Amino acid sequence: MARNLIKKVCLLGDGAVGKTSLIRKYVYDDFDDKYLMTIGTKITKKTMVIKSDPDGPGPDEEINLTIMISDIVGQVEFERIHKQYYRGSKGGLFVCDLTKKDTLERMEWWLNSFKEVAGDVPIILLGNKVDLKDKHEISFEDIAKFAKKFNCPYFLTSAKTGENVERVFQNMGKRVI
Ligand code: G3D
Ligand code: MG
Repeated sequence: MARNLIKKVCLLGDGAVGKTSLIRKYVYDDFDDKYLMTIGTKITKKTMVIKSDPDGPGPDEEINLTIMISDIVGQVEFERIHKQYYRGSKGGLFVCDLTKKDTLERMEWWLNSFKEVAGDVPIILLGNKVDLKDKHEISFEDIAKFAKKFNCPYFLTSAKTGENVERVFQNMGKRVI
């Protein structure tokens, strides 16, 4: 039995942390050029197949999940625009840049502004640019602590090498359905 679902997921975080690069890395094979461009927003589609847990109690099931990945563009001053596009989100990926300490400090602001609109939906914290090992200003413990505080999983990612990128979206996919 196969079901089709469509869910919207937002990527959030300061400028230059790697949001657009992560999306590009993830959807590269299936890039949909006919994205929707509005002020402050770009949406990219990707379909993934999620199988039911083979050891779980439910029936065998395959879900074709299309995620509409919403990329924020522009500056945080346009908070009203941001809030419009958080609407209807079933998940949030919060990205900080491990080489810039302030991008984690600002994360709480992003989280709160997203939660105000989207409510209590699954979120994941991403410490991106894990490949730039010599330049890290944020320790893995800092990330773990933050994730614990907000009770969400975290992944250390690299849009450059692709490390953990697929896993982040798979994890989110499983949790939004
Ligand atoms: P944004 O969409 O969050 O604003 P971008 O960020 O995806 O535009 O990325 C900002 C810059 O960081 C880009 O460099 C991009 O190549 C780089 N970048 C993104 N992710 C990674 C990563 O995981 N590792 C490394 N080494 N670099 C990354 P430029 O030079 O084009 O500005
Ligand atoms: Mg961008």
